[in-house]
Amino acid sequence: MRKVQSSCNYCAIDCNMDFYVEDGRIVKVVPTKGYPVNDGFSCVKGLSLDKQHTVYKPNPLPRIKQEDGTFKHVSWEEGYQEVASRILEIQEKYGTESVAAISTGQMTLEEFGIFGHMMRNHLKANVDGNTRLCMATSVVAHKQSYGFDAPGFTLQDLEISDTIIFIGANPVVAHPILWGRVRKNPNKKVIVIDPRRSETAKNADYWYGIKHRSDLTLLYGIANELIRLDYLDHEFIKEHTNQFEEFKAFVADYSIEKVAPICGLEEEQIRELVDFIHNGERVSFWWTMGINQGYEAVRSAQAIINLALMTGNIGKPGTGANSITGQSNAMGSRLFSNTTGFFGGGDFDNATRREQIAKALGVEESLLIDKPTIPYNQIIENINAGKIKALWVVCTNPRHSWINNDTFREAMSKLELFVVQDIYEDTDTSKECHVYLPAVPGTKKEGTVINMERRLSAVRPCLTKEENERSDYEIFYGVAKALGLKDIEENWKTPKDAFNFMRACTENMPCDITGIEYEDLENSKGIQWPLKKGCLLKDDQRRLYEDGKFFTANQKANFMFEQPLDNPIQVSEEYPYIFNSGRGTVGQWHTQTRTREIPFVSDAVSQDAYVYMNPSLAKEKQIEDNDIIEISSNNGQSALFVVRMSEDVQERELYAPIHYIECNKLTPSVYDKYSKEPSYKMAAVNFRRKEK
Ligand SMILES: Nc1nc2c(c(=O)[nH]1)N[C@H]1C(S)=C(S)[C@@H](COP(=O)(O)OP(=O)(O)OC[C@H]3O[C@@H](n4cnc5c(=O)[nH]c(N)nc54)[C@H](O)[C@@H]3O)O[C@H]1N2
Ligand SMILES: Nc1nc2c(c(=O)[nH]1)N[C@H]1C(S)=C(S)[C@@H](COP(=O)(O)OP(=O)(O)OC[C@H]3O[C@@H](n4cnc5c(=O)[nH]c(N)nc54)[C@H](O)[C@@H]3O)O[C@H]1N2
Ligand code: SF4
Ligand SMILES: [Mo]
Repeated sequence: MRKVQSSCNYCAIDCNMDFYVEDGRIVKVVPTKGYPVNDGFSCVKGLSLDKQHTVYKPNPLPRIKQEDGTFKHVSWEEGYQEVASRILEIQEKYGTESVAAISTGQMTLEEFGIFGHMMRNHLKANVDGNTRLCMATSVVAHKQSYGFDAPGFTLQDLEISDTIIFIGANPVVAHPILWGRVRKNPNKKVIVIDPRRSETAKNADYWYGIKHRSDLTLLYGIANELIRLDYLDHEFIKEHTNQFEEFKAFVADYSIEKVAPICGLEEEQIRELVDFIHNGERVSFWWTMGINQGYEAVRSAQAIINLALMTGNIGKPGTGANSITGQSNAMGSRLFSNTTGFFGGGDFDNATRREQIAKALGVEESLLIDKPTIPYNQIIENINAGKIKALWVVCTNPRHSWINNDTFREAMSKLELFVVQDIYEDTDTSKECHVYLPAVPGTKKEGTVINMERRLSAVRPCLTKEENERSDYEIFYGVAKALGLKDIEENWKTPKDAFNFMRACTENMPCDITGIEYEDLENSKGIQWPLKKGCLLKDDQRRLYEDGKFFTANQKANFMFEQPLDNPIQVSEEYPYIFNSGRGTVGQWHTQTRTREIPFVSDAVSQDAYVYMNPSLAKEKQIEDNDIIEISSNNGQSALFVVRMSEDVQERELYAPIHYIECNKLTPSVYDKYSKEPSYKMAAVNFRRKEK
């Protein structure tokens, strides 16, 4: 029996697992003991990685839609040729930017490297990732506040923090191993701020059920009260931050009396929160999608950062304003996708970086892309406006997951070339495409992923590929070769080549990984960035900002703030209820293409879309458990849902798990103005019971 240690490629914890392989089969999956992240534990998804392609498995050859609507399987060479020649044709006819791609936070660092180099530098196409739907807010918040997209924490902080505040995060369901680290902490106080009494709220010491979308006002109110009571770290503020006086003057307007009714909390509750922050010795703040997916999300994330800065809760053990990442390599996508900044960071018009990157990649500077991609929403809008004609979707399922997802359905019908690269041929997106490129799942791939605490870890193949099977990396390489890109054909043959290019791009950047060899990650404890060449790795748990130095020009962090905006989606007489959405259960992953193969999960979860409704609203509307309702949304769409009663949702609010395509049929196209992250967490809706 052979043992292969590899990383789970679902969530951004990146647990490591030992796969035991015998006769070409995985016979046992055991969470790696001693791995700093998950030390012998994991959730059901990681334990079931061996289930991929056991029930649903595509034909391993590319599939091309014929004029009569039928499909034809072709050889890989033909598949590569088809994609390459059609892309070049469309660019010739309509210009380089008529071609776009949407990738993901679920590819490896090496796949980002080769794909970004081919699509952005060589082809000058627009490429965005579904990290836009997820982490864009944190990226912009970090860049503006800290000068670089550098989350500073290490997961051990959860075990040593005495006051842990989760804001718009539900780790009991979404990051079970992270929650496991909280449970290991003997001296914790856990506080949850969420309009819903989430699974995490139920397990917390204190829950603040705020009014939907009122976080920014609450956070400014807390800041003002901390200032009023002089609960501040003056030394830290003076030495390590910019714009505090302006911030102080700005929040003076946010008295507890004013803020409490806006947030739906008692004044006493806000005072209690302020006391918790003041009395804690090691206070940590953790946020996820309840903050990131809003119309004023960047400022809300920064309002959390401001609290950590003003109380000096940053850069010390057990503290921090910590953004929890979603997908296994969202962090890698943020640094290495070549979409909004160079590989390893830096703006495309930064002359020094241009020179460095050209040298690192061994190409002429003129080859490098010179501007950021247009964002995801604009890609879809431009397809619908007839400006973008070709789209290549890799490792994401936007027909289901995109906001207001009928706009994606419309986009699919307008494309001249629609390529989908997925491990399944029957997803809501892949079943509609012109060219389907089947990729093998993570158990047959190699590369690197980076988790939420900046830890690089190895993905290594447990199983060998069968005849005609291809990995994502090989598919990108094949298309690049068919495009005639000699640079890639000669220099980017293997994932290790791509790793080395990416590594070279990080030299002297905050994410410098020049001290890591590709092989160092194998059977390792993972390595957090940065690790510069010549530096010794002394510790398994490292945090940034311990010296109080940030990545801005004067090395101080910025207080960022702005007047809260009016919610662009208001409940009204026509649409009187709030429609909130998020993760449903530990076993379900996003659009469920993968987790439907896990029997313990698929047997236990609902096959139909459902919403949670408060019993008092149900009573008022004469609705019973399991009734079917038609929900209509302010985006003009409607869909059917089964009703499940729950005291955990507020009276005027419904909560829908995102794992059903109906959910995003109802979400209106609203975005944060800085990050362009969709404001997924709210639609205004009405409903009526469907007669059985
Ligand atoms: N089992 C499972 N785990 C996953 C995933 C999965 O699909 N399934 N997906 C992964 C990914 S990519 C991500 S991004 C993470 C997401 O992880 P989380 O963000 O923790 O999960 P969500 O359920 O999307 O949202 C968290 C909470 O935000 C709350 N919320 C909504 N509106 C507001 C608001 O106005 N204010 C506040 N304070 N809270 C609000 C919701 O009620 C919800 O409880 O999970 C990761 N882990
Ligand atoms: N209403 C609402 N909508 C949301 C959210 C919300 O909270 N509310 N959350 C948003 C967030 S945070 C996220 S991250 C998105 C997630 O949305 P998606 O990224 O669309 O969801 P997934 O189901 O993870 O899609 C991944 C696809 O890649 C395929 N795949 C898996 N492994 C591989 C591989 O190795 N190679 C290739 N080529 N394909 C592979 C899977 O089969 C699947 O089709 O959803 C967003 N949508
Ligand atoms: S917690 Fe996340 S990384 Fe760990 S096994 Fe579960 S899905 Fe995989
Ligand atoms: Mo996400």
